[in-house]
Amino acid sequence: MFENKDTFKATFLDRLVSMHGKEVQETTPSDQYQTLGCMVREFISSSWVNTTDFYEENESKQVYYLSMEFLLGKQLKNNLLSLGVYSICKEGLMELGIDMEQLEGKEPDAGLGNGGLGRLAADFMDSLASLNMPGHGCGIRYKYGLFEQKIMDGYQIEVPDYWLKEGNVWEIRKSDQAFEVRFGGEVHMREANGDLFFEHINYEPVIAVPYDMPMVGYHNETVNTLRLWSAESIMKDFELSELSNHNYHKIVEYKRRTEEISEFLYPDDSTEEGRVLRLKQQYFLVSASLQSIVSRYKKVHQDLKEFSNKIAIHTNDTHPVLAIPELMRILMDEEGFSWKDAWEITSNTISYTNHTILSEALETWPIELFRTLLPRIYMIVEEINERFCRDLWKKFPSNWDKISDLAIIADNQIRMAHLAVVGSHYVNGVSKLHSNILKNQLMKDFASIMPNKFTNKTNGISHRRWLLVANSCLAGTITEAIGSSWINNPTALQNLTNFSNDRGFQEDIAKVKAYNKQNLANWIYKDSGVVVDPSSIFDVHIKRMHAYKRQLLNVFHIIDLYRRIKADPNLVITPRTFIFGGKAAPSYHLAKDIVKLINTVADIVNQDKTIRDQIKVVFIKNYGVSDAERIIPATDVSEQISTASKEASGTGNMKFMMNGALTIGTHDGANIEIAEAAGFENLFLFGLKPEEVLRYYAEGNYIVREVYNQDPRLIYILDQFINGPLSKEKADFKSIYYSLLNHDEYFVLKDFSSYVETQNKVAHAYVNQEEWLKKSIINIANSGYFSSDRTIKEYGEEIWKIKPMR
Ligand code: GPQ
Repeated sequence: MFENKDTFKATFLDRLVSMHGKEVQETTPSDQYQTLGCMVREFISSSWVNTTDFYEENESKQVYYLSMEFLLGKQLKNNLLSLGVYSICKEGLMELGIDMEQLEGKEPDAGLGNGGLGRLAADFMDSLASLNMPGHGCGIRYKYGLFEQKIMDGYQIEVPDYWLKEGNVWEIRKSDQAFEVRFGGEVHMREANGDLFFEHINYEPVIAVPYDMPMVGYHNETVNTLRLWSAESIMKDFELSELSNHNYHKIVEYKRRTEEISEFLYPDDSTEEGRVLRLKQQYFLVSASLQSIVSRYKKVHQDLKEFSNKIAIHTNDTHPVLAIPELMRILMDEEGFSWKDAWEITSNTISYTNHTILSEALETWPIELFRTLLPRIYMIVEEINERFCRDLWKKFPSNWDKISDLAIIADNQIRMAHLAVVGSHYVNGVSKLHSNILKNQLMKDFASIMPNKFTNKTNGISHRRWLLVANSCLAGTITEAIGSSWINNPTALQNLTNFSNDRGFQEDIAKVKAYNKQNLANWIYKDSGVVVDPSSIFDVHIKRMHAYKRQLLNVFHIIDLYRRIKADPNLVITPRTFIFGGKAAPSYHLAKDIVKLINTVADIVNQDKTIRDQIKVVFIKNYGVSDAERIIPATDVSEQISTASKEASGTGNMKFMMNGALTIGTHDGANIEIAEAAGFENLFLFGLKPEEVLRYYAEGNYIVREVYNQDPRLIYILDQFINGPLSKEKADFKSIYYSLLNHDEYFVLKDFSSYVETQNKVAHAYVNQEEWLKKSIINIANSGYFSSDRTIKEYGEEIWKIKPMR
């Protein structure tokens, strides 16, 4: 149906009418999207089946990437490009008077993730398929994705994101492959035929129904699977017995309890909330996925002893780490393995990535809650802990402090990161700096007793999605210069280095940027009514709102710049448009205050005619993957200004680099590796070094008042919060004021001076466009390393031991 334009048009029209029961001219862009989506899914179905069969026939080792989040965004354009039929469709539709972009816009963003961790999972799916690697995702099919952010009077308001309202054309429900997941109840020992075994009774059953989504490889006919589980109630003995007791309301309650498990994604990034339901979600994902993996394995292989040679299971942070006790349970209780053999298989199968060192994000569960909800799993965790502590005792006799520091269960809590480290054969961080902090600080004692477990895998991004899909103009310009080999081999972008001084190529790059900026400016005007000048510097800070990401530091610079322009009416600066976007967790008051602050500053600055439009501030509401695809290609300056040591890696930083923006950033996460790759002279690093921050924390000797008293600019800015125009708002910015002056946990004041100085350098550098474009090209040229293809190859070779298949 996609051979050529004519067959495409004929099939499309035919389907459009039969699917929607309307005349062609009456169909809406949404109808058209549904039709094209269904055609694509049908088109890939044979490759999908073939891929699955191929892996089975070859008995290849497969990896399953378990993640509570997959921040997929839209699929249509990515899939059409991967299949090599995008142009046929676009041109065909144009001839039918249908605008492809408008149609693409009708696909809802699958917002099944909070931020970087979820988007990383999505980019990994893309790389696995594009590299012909047998790797699949397992997640939850949340009915509601991350909330929709509305802005009212500058405040964030959260509205449910019912992304499935119109259905999901990409998924296939497979009710015949459902599994039962058990909660609550009791566990007894029983004897049968001379064997002792554990029996789980009086539990509440939940049915996990899989919905499979195709993960399409680039031009290679590989289609892997993302399996998302949905929770349903069970209409068997359980309900019938209640019915016979006339307990109708009990059934309704049971249905509600069950279905809410896959109802919504927790809108929390790096902090935990909603304890019981969240734990239920985690076990639901893990139990369904493992039952499914084991049952598939048994269809192809005889002997579960070989399991870890044929299956790798990766846990994306600690959220799916119950995979360890669950696999133990299946192997022992259902397959009859001894503890020792089950442990050998489990720990050789599972690996774990840590994504943060923020202490509030390291998951722990109260024993009582855990034991009540998951009695058998608790017994297994307790046993793992006991055995581990016994080993520790042998290594550190009588050293109770060390043993309790390392134990999995302590202070009435189960420490999931400890369980993860003990039960995995590899543990990795997500940038060199982060992995070093894990190994030498946060998990130092673990690393000393298991030194070979700890490794680094610097994050990456899909260069296909973030260049080919998001910035087709730049992709085309690159291909014209160096050919298209970079698409399959992103390090070939390096060939652009030869063009960094080429005036003609610089002009081409400048034209692409100008075009993307104009488009973004038009969109901003449509979205928020703010007029921005495409020739100003587009300075962008898009990511979740969090104190450590320091949107506040950026606002401090804006307030200072505004003051300078006001104070000197003749001052001419390089005009700048500050663009922000990001959601705050609904219960994170400080982050929500920062949203209001940005919007308040935006109103003041944008309405002030006296500053002659030299600065503009824009807050993009409801920032998500599709917004990133529009904003990043149009960015000049990428804000990566987290407190050094706090951002595990960052992946936005890589997307901006690949799209030719220059980074203003701290010595944090992957910024350092970006600087090493592009050359420190081609970006703008500033501020405290990670070791300085860590030393301040350890010694407790950062005196914020000293910094404050010595810098009149800071006195002025902070005064705005309580006495200036900012304080006139109904909003209460006092909490920000006090959190900074009392504590300043994230060193906003300390880094302010260095940040402003560096921002001045940025403004200066931008004036010399020739130099700026040269730096921009060098950044693009060196971004190939940050492709998730490189990251996935490293995981495949060093952790999962899986190979490309065809
Ligand atoms: N990250 Cl623990 C999240 O997006 N959510 C989380 O719950 C945790 C981490 C991010 C982290 O903050 C970034 O620095 C990383 O680049 C990203 O994970 C992917 O590793």
